[in-house]
Amino acid sequence: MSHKFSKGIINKAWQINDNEVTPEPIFQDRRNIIKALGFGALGAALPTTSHAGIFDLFKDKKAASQFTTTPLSFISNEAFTAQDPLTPINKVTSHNNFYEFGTSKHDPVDNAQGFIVKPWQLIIDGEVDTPLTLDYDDLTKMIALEERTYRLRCVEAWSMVIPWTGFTLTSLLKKAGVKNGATHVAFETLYDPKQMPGQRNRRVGGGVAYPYVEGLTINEALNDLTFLAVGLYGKTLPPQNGAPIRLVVPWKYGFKSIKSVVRITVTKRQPATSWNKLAANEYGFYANVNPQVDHPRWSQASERRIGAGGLFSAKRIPTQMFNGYGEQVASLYQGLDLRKHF
Ligand SMILES: Nc1nc2c(c(=O)[nH]1)N[C@H]1C(S)=C(S)[C@@H](COP(=O)(O)O)O[C@H]1N2
Ligand SMILES: [Mo]
Repeated sequence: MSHKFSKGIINKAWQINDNEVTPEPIFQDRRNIIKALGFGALGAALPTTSHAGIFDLFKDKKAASQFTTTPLSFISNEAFTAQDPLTPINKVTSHNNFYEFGTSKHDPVDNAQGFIVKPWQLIIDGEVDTPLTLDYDDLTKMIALEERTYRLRCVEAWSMVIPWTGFTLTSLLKKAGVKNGATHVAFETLYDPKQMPGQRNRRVGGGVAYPYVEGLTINEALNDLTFLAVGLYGKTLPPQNGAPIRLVVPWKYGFKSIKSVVRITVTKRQPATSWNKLAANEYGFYANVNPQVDHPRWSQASERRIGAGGLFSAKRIPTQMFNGYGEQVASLYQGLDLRKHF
């Protein structure tokens, strides 16, 4: 007996009104660029609010340009596109948390440019009908790619708005088949101390016990918002953002969105998670964005939305319950004390 997958209900688009972020200017000429690259038919099918994602977006970012990212073909999913102004790509790719490459915000872009993503192997195993092993090409070719723009809210009270390219976790789990009785899904990042300085040295890696691991309940994993990103701004992920594939769970604090994933295991028990292991009183398993439950050391009531000017010029905006995705996910937590299960 296997889990019955839902039909994939298209939810209403959500919207919040903040306009403090500088919009990405490069989209002005998207039609011409789509035509020039021979994406005519796809371009015509894209709604006007979509991002063509086929630009050279790293031109002002010296370090990032060392890693080759390639354009992806995708359909823009407007039903899953936040209306917030996008965070400029140079901020998305240079202000990162990826402790395997160091704990400063600029460490990942500085230290990850030689990261080898090809070959890559992603294993899907555990309580599934058919375990799968995906290689690098499968990641972008096995499931039709779509683009969604999500808010990303870090537990450190800063946030970004990022156009991701990828597919839903549920579409991947559907290929493997989820056995009845499965309760959780566990995720694991690559363990490769040769490539990751933070895994060689405890101080560089911020004290995290590697490999970095994360987890979701089965219903969170099967929610239509839960996304596996293989690209951002229309091109394959740069290493600092979790190449070649990373999780994106937009209603949870950013640390749930585990990068450079090598294993997805469907299980019958709640898996251990890296930040919870490090400081259980500060980081819970659920980690739902919640302005009413403060971090022990700082308020979660508001956040700095990173725009063109960077973190310290970023405007403080109120944090929304479930990061504004309550309509899609609040029902998952009915009857659960979110103060206790933070
Ligand atoms: N493997 C791994 N995944 C990780 C992290 C990390 O240190 N290692 N940091 C997390 C945190 S705290 C955040 S906020 C997001 C940041 O994603 P971004 O750098 O693409 O914005 O990645 C998450 N995924
Ligand atoms: Mo974070």
